[in-house]
Amino acid sequence: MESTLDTASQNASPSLSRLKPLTGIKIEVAGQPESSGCGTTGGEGKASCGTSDGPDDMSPEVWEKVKNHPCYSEEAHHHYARMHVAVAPACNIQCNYCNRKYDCSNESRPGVVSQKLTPDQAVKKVIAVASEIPQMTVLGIAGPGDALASPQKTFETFRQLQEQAPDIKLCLSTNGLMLPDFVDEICKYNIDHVTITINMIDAEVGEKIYPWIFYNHKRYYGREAAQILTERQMLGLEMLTARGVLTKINSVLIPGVNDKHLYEVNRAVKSRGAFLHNIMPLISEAEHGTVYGLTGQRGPSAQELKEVQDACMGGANLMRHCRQCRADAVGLLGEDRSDEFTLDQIEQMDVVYDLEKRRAYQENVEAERQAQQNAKHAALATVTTSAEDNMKVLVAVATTGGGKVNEHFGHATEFQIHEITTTSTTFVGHRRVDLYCQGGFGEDEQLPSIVNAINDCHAVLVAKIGACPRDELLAAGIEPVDAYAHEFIEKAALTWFADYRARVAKGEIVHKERGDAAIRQGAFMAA
Ligand code: CLF
Ligand code: SF4
Repeated sequence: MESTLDTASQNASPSLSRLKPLTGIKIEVAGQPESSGCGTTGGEGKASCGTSDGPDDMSPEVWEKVKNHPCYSEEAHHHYARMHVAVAPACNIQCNYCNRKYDCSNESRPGVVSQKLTPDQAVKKVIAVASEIPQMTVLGIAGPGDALASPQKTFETFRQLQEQAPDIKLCLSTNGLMLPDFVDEICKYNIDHVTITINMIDAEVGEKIYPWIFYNHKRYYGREAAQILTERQMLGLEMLTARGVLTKINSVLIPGVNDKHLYEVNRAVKSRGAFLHNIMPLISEAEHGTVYGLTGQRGPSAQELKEVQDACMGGANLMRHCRQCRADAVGLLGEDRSDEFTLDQIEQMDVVYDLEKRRAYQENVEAERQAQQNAKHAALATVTTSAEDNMKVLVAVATTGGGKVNEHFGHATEFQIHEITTTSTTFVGHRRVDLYCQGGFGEDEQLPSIVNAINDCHAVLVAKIGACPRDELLAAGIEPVDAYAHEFIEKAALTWFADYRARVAKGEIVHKERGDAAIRQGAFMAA
């Protein structure tokens, strides 16, 4: 199996009141009601990063659907897992960023699926995973082709799961070509979450992305193909909205092709009721054998991606925590436990689907989640901030979870990126990196690529860091900070930024704008 390829203080206040709650828990910060923790600014319109809104921001029905879906709620993804079953190998369109040898790029990094499954095998696997990982709340079908190009296999899997594992949320990902034909079926099996990959709403743009589609027993090419596709996608989206199904739109950002166009896509899908918009970077390497890979079409830089995402704020909610996972991924977003659940291993397992046990476990997860939120809010209430001005920086954070700065630099395989002002912190994404610590030793050859991945950041907050990477980061103008180990991320970031500004004010350091950063492509180096 080829894995992970390529991809002057006053008391708190106006400040922290802009930090929106993630779970709806309100915190009191220095006399300011309604202020709460955790990384999203209200900003213009809605928050980013999956939805970070809580139960006060949506109807109870919608909250019920998103509260433990790791893709639809940024905060939930720290606590709940998803899995995909690769039952849908066929596809009915060609995307220039896809090579059929690889997973569907709509929903996964282009790594080869280790095992394609029949519906029966898939159901067996889901039951086994649900027994072993009780916080697995969502089952998605995301290829490796298109879920609706193999409708019998897709819906047979959902049908069985609805009967055998009624507490698991069902999720489907599609290119949308056949979507209008299957909306009834989607509703019949209570599939509450549908992702549609929409890269354009203009066939002139579309013909640069899709060479052909196969529809109604006929192959269409170029602009005509793109026109049919966009009409079908929009119709499918409208039909799902009318039926109350939550929709997420995935868009692949392709510099020079649809980068200027995605704002229009964002507005178009919002006006048709899309719940979430996930703008992902093109992953394009010659080794994938895709049209874009072979013709040298590059993916966006980190800042190019952020600019498009920022421009789309205020439209449909933005998801920023997508990991572009495999079509057979298992586990929390950002981790992959699929190799623990091969068909051979499942045969050896003593599988008992215990609904009550799963419920009890998830109640504990909820209790921990609430306790964590309360602790974070209490910690934020102790932070003092200064009046807001225009200074804004990015910081990278090494974390193993729990909302804290608690990972060693050398053990990080990804960094969270937060945008900090004097009064707010906003989670803006993740950056995958090669592991620096290899078998107990720092691998200095990895450092340049790690620096490149966070080069637009002013600081990197870590639990611990060795002398060598510290020097290299400093030389690159990135401040390594281990003074806030085991603090909540937002508190650490705001406190560091207040200190940074104080040093700038005293003339100890000079504030400079940072450059761009690279989105890591190609195979990752792990220990
Ligand atoms: Fe899977 Fe997709 Fe459902 Fe999530 S993934 S089918 S909505 S359960 Fe999630 Fe993975 Fe990103 Fe997809 S992180 S690639 S958005
Ligand atoms: Fe590949 Fe998915 Fe596009 Fe089909 S829809 S060509 S499987 S990326």
